[in-house]
Amino acid sequence: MASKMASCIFCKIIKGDIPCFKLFESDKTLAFLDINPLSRGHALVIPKTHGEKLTDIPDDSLAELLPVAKKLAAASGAAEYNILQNNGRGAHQEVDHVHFHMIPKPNPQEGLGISWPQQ
Ligand code: D5M
Repeated sequence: MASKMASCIFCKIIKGDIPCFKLFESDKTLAFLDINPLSRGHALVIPKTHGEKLTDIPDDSLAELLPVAKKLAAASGAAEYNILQNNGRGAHQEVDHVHFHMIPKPNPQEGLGISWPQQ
């Protein structure tokens, strides 16, 4: 586990060794913008505990992830969005540290209301 954590890109972000555009942080959770966004404001919400799959993460660390994703969705100003988690290669998981995507579905006429950086 220690060697997997050492090479884990999201653990490096948590440690501050790799930069991110941080959106939220608590003792258990970090949220930041996805480097390869599917829409403006596409965010990732991750537990600070390293684990590859949902079953590797204690429930108390999982518990905050969805409420944070919901708050980020509200902050994005998008009325519609996807919150999803890819669990395993066959489910298109590429980064082996549990994460939820929050992907706003912008209304092309209104755009997103606020302050997400251009990506
Ligand atoms: O999605 C993994 C997601 O992680 C993918 O949308 C790109 C994103 N990613 C990868 N590296 C970074 C960094 N350094 N910053 C921000 N976002 C990143 P998956 O569900 O595993 O397919």
